[in-house]
Amino acid sequence: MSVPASGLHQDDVRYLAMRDEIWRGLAARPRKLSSKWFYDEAGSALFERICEQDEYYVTRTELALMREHVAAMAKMLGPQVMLVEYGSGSGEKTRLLLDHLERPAAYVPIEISRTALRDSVAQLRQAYPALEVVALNADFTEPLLLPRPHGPVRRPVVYFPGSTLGNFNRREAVDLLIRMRQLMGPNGRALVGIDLKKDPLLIEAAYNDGAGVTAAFTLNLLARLNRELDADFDLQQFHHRARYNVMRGRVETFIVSRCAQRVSVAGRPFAFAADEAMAVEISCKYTVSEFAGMAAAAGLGVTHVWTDRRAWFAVVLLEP
Ligand code: AVI
Repeated sequence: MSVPASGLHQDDVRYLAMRDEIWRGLAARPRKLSSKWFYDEAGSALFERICEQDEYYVTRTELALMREHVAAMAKMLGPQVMLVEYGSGSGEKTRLLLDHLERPAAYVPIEISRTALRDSVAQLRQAYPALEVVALNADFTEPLLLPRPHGPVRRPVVYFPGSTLGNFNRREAVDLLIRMRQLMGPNGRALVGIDLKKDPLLIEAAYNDGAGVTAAFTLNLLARLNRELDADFDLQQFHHRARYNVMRGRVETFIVSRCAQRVSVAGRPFAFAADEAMAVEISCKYTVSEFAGMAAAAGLGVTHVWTDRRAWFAVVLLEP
């Protein structure tokens, strides 16, 4: 399209940005697409179902940890916190925190998906009518400014649960932690959920559930490209593969072509070889000291660590 960006509707700009990024990823060798594209409406619903699978211990473990320690967390954070969540959380973890914080000043979810943000904000406003909710429809990996709530704020606290940080490689994760430090300021704090290293078989099973929900979640990426970029992926001709790379301490997820085939994406053709793998997600697992090293590289110190009884998951308190 040769129209200047200023003459385009915002949705056209988003479409072109998506198309160009997907084209770049498909043209790269090895091919690589960002896991952020998983989360359209169908993908977000599938992710909710992953969280209910027996093999996916992550959500259950974090929730149990939060239930056990949330009072202590809230006490350490103090009164009049502006809770800034990376991602839109209308879920139980967010509510636990809001229920225990002393006179929270505001809740600020930062979410790239407009529909997810709208739904979670509607639910939270209903559950907490007196709480000021300021929704930011933005990408939390980009530079951001915090809103100014009406009431007094003692400190901003960034809440980044779910081990979503693990979906970024080390360089990206450190950059994200730097942005987090800048956003929360010198008096700010962050509570970050991280999945810990454990038996590789347990980890690998979590990304290969028996009901095939994770496989459907992964392949929904292709379905999304069909829907939004007028692509013609035949989902039967691709499969999901997730392996735990012990040396790198991360699950690596791929979409693998079952045969030699040609696919068109937004009018551009791409040829896949039989068994060719396209990287679509990493889920990093850490030791607490590995994570503390990353935080230190971003100018943040770990001042408290809460773990569950089996030490499978940790919620870490960070301070500048
Ligand atoms: C959102 N994120 C932390 C999940 C994870 O465990 O990496 C996404 C996911 N992918 C497959 N299963 C769950």
